Amino acid sequence: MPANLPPQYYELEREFRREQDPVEKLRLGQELLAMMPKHKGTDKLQADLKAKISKLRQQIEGGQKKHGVRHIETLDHIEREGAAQVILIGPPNSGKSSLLASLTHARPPIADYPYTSREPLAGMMDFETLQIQLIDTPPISAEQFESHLLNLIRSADLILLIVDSTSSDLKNETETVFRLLEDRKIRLCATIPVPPDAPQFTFKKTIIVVHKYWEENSNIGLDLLKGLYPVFQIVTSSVLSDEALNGLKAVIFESLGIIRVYTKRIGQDPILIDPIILPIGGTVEDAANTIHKDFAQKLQFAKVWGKEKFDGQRVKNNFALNDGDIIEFHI
Ligand SMILES: Nc1nc2c(ncn2[C@@H]2O[C@H](COP(=O)(O)OP(=O)(O)O)[C@@H](O)[C@H]2O)c(=O)[nH]1
Ligand SMILES: [Mg+2]
Repeated sequence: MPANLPPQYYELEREFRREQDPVEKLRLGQELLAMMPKHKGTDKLQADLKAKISKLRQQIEGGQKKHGVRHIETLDHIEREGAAQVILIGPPNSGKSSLLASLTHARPPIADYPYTSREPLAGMMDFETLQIQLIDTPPISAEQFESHLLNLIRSADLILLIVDSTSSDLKNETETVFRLLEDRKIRLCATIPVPPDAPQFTFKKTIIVVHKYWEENSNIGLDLLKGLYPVFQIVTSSVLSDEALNGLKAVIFESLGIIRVYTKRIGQDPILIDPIILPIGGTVEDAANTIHKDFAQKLQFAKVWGKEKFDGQRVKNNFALNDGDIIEFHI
């Protein structure tokens, strides 16, 4: 089975091989692992890389004991939890931390002066039957750019660019975020081009969130951004409106390109919590693989209850599932 690695992988791998500093090498290794698609074709690659990472860790820890000085930088990596990892970025004071506080149980510092958030902070957002991890970050501006942001952005599944629709400097603030990331070889885009038209870049799917909407003059900000970024999905939000927050949650889910599949045991009712998460187009076999590789190998067929199939219709292993389908495995 081919590994089907994204082009950025090869770039990063070259960097990984060249890197001499063990701490930096460890960071690159972790980034490679996060970027590697997880399927049978990459099993061996994953195992090799994990072995290298663990060796580097030992090397660093050994060195620390001896010298007692070196710290592993962890600001640039947040352990992935839930169905997906979504990062909130943007200019100072745009409302990133307020959104994290409104959408999750996390309690980031919020203030009406810029540069309140210095470190990334994660929280879990409930959306119907699943949870999505949101990461609040320090601002991006000409005055401040935390380099740990780069890795966080590269490993996230989706970028929310939060901008303040009431800001008098909206155009410049927004363009600065795009430009500073471009300078660092990260391109925010509406959809990821296939194949990527600039192989040295990491392309990240981005939604523009026009925040503090419903304040005076915020529609001027909205129109301005629609004019500047016509191909991007632009969504309005405000922490003062539950409707807007729920709308934003739905947009986040839809943009992730994932589906939820619920399992049921033969002769029992389905369990409509804790779904299996698959990319759109994921098959019965993919669903079985998330349980265990052996399980997928032994699978004879499945029955599906859902949108496209009649209740309990028997399907083959390559049947593409839909969001909300219920599956019963027969082995
Ligand atoms: N009117 C309005 N103010 C907001 C909204 N969200 C955040 N703010 C205010 O904007 C300021 C900056 O918010 P904060 O979340 O700290 O921004 P950050 O720097 O992007 O993390 C604070 O005074 C917030 O109370 C909103 O939806 N509407
Ligand atoms: Mg903040």
